[in-house]
Amino acid sequence: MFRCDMATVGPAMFQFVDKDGDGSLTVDEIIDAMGQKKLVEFVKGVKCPVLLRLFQEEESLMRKAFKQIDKDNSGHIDEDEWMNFLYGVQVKE
Ligand SMILES: [Ca+2]
Repeated sequence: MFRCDMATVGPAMFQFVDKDGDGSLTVDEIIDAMGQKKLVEFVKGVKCPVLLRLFQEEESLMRKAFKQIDKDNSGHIDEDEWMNFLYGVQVKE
């Protein structure tokens, strides 16, 4: 069975969502990405069910999740926080 390759998929997604390319994600960037067909297709293609679920969440849930991902409360998520979060939810699969 094809396994979700989070080490590759995680950073690729980060870059996709980081629209302005400043190396961090704001909640608006994430919510904006959630509505994009291109991202949904990408997520479906990489076979990481956890990501598909994440990006189909309600906006309000995503805002809550964002606060948990943003460990240092800086208002944006850097790549370390992003990957820690993805590995964390993947373990719970
Ligand atoms: Ca950004």
